[in-house]
Amino acid sequence: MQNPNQRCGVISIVGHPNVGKSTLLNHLVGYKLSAIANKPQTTRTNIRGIVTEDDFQAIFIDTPGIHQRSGNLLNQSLNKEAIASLEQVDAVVMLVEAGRWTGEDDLVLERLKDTTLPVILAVNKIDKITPREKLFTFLQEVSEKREFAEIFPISASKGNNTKELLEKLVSYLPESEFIYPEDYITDQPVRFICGELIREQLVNYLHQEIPYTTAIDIEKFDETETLVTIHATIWVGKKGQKGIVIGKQGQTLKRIGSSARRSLEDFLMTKVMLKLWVKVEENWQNNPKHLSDLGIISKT
Ligand SMILES: Nc1nc2c(ncn2[C@@H]2O[C@H](COP(=O)(O)OP(=O)(O)OP(=O)(O)O)[C@@H](O)[C@H]2O)c(=O)[nH]1
Ligand SMILES: [Mg+2]
Repeated sequence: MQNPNQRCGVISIVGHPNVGKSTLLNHLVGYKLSAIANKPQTTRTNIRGIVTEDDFQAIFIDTPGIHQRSGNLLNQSLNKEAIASLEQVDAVVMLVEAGRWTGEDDLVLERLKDTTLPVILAVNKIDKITPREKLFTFLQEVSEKREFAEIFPISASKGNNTKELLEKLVSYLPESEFIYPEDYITDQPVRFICGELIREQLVNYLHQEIPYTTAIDIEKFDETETLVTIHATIWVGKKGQKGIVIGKQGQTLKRIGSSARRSLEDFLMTKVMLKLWVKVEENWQNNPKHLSDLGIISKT
């Protein structure tokens, strides 16, 4: 039976790189859908995570961090993705880091200047801020930046105040039928999420720039009842980077592979056989065809 009071709608999570947008999405959905790393620009495409309860379906969009450098085609498309996420949504969560308002937060505010949508400010990483008074001062300061519909101090990684945030967000959703079936947790194909989980380990194990010049292509995804076999190619932008990804006697790639396999097994809830290859495509971040093949920009 259709519940007459049910709500359903879309909420975009925006903010500058590394504030914890993907952590919040994963926490709310209860699955690791989106790559998390302590490095900026981890997320590359808008990923939807869906939370369904008896009386609501909240569809969250995790966006790439809005940032100042535009640079190559990949960087430009990250900003474009984040801004496109503001179309056809019902509410926006702007995420900032407690105690740290930066020029990039001003940039995010600037992008939200003309929106008529309710903008809820979530002040994340409150577990990192001491003493308590510092948080109160910060909350006071941010409340003057613009008219926010609500301000919520949270910790996305520890789950502090996130349930209350979710409840409040649901109240901004329109009464409507559910858009997705009740057991859906994302709009992305399973193989895309698997690629993201592999990329997360690349970002974790490799230093500095290299992760940003890599992309993952799932070449094979075979499922039996007891095992999923995944073959994936890691694309790097320069010859020299291939050796770095592979490491001395293949050690780095091996570590990346076994961590990725563990998180794939958690996500897929089955045993996984993972094989990784590293291939070079010079300057792929500026090649529109390659970006669209990898699902980073949409095909036109
Ligand atoms: N201490 C603390 N760390 C957090 C919290 N939330 C996220 N983090 C950490 O912040 C880092 C960045 O988190 P992400 O979720 O990848 O950030 P993001 O905003 O999605 O970043 P981009 O995709 O690069 O824009 C990771 O190391 C997280 O573990 C929190 O509540 N407290
Ligand atoms: Mg992210």
